[in-house]
Amino acid sequence: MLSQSQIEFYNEHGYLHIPQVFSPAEIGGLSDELDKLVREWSITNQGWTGPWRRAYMTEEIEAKSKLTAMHDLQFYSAAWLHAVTQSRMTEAVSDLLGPNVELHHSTLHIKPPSTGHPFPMHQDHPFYMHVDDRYVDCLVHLDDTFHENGEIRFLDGSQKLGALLHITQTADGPCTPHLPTDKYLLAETVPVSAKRGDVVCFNINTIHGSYINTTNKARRLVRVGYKNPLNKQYAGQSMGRPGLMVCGYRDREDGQQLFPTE
Ligand SMILES: O=C(O)CCC(=O)C(=O)O
Repeated sequence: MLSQSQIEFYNEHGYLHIPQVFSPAEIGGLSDELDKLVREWSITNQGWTGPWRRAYMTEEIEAKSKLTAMHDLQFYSAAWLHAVTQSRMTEAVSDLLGPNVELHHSTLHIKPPSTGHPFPMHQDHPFYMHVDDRYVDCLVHLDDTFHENGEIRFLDGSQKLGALLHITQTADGPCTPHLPTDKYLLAETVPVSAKRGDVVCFNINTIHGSYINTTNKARRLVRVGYKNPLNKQYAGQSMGRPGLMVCGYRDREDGQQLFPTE
């Protein structure tokens, strides 16, 4: 699915934009199904917490800024199950990770119109910690993205820094993991605008973030995480649950037990 130069680009820069992974008909079907999931299952709240909010937003905007989210769409929708397990996206991920690929999670992020939530600079590692970086996150684009609605942005080559320590605590208690706002700047990142049906993938250690959605339309992305099944998780989201094999085979390690059935 991917060319050698696309694979080299991913390895060098830590991200890759893959156009039209989903055809207009496929993304249209997924978009309709997503709208139903949003109406019936998603949660809208203030979104990610922490002192970064006041570095990214004025007091007035911060009070209004919201995020709509839900996890693991494949548990609720067969169309999304199909998309995350048997699509050109899984073929592309296999080109990056090797023949054996396990689905780890999917997460919907919608930036609502006008003040939809920016994302502070962060790696995804602190959200679902794995022992190495054989882990690819894919952003399925349900809408075209551009500066005004907060396209995804990457710190070029930052996956090479490995997993970094993030801010997870404030004087008031725990907050969502993020990097110091004075040291890691959105202004220094590469914007990756994409079209509906495109996938933008990145390494679990690539630093990324995005600006607020200032348009009058929602910006919808679904992040799907895939890993080499031998890359063990030790903390965070979806810890301890087995994932579906979407390509290849789960090689057995010495002494590895079967998954529990209770
Ligand atoms: O939706 C975005 O703009 C960024 C989302 C993000 O940072 C993430 O999914 O890790």
